[in-house]
Amino acid sequence: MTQVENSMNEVLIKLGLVPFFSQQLTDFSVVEKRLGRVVSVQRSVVSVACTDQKRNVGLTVNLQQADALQRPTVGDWVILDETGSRVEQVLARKSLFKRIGSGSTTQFQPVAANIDLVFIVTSCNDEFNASRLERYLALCSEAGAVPVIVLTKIDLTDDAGSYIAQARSVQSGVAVEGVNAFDQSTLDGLKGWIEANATIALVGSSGVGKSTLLNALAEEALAATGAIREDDKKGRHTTTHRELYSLPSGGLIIDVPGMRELRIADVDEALGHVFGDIEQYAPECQFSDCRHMKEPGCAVLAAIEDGQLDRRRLDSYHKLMRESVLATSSLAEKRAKDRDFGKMVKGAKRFKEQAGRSDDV
Ligand SMILES: Nc1nc2c(ncn2[C@@H]2O[C@H](COP(=O)(O)OP(=O)(O)OP(=O)(O)O)[C@@H](O)[C@H]2O)c(=O)[nH]1
Ligand SMILES: [Mg+2]
Ligand SMILES: [Zn+2]
Repeated sequence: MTQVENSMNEVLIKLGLVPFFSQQLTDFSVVEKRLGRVVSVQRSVVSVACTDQKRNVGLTVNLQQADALQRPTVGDWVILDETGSRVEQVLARKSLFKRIGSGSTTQFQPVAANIDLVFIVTSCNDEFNASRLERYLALCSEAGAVPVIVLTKIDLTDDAGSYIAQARSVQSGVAVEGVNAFDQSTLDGLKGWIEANATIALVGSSGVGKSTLLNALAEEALAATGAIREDDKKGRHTTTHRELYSLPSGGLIIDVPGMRELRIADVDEALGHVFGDIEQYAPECQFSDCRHMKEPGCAVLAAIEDGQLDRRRLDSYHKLMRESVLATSSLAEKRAKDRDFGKMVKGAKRFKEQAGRSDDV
């Protein structure tokens, strides 16, 4: 047996350990007590599931000072320091679902690491919105995870079929599963997606039923749920932190609080996947750099004229592209500013050190 195979401890395998991670180990003695998976992060406390127990630990100074994307997040595989009280290293990730912080923070924030699938949860009521689904699908494609659109509350409508058809039209080839979380017989299709030891993130607006779905899949009340507002069907942000749960039947689920605002950046390529139906016409456009706005000989506009493409799709494509490009450049600007600021601080430090030395002479 190789060292990598040897390090594939059974408890850790159930937590989703695959050779992609164990191959990164240089010291295999860490497997016993110092290798683990991040279950939750609350302020400065990181909860890590190891072979023997769950440990609440802090971060080494290096990690405390690291960029938000480099710090451990839910789903990460980490190595603790020798005292077992701090995360020392975050192993390279297989996938990462990230978003831009809400409010004025133009910075990427990690949402869930090392996920295989994302269940994009939406419900059969006023919350349903095709353009929002397109946003989630772009982030999911960028994350490197397979999306499944889950339509909850099929029991509350007479027309689940039309919701399902609309959801199917947002990206060809993406699976759509309709469920009533309170009826196990409707969950079989969705369960078919959950492979043993695979990790799934549940994302979607507040109140769509993510935690209810987690409880239904686990057949156990693992997470708190809360009623939505009757007037506008909005949720009340019942789940307040991200957490990784193990399903008794195998598989791991990360429950994520409802997202208020879903800004995107750096997803130009991912949008090409989500809007494959639009991009398939692009090679036929008269101009190779056609933006499908008003250009003559545009095959995309012609497809809309012919009724083969939905106008809403093209509008959404333009809107998301614009947003992604703008946000990407403002992120780049911010990074450059941070770099300049970093240089200035370093320069000032050096100046001080030199001044200190000359004082010594
Ligand atoms: N009838 C019906 N109600 C559902 C279904 N799924 C969820 N609900 C209800 O929807 C409400 C919101 O469910 P939650 O699971 O708390 O929603 P959430 O997505 O986790 O919300 P946040 O934690 O705020 O992001 C609860 O009252 C659930 O009982 C369903 O399939 N059918
Ligand atoms: Mg919840
Ligand atoms: Zn065109």
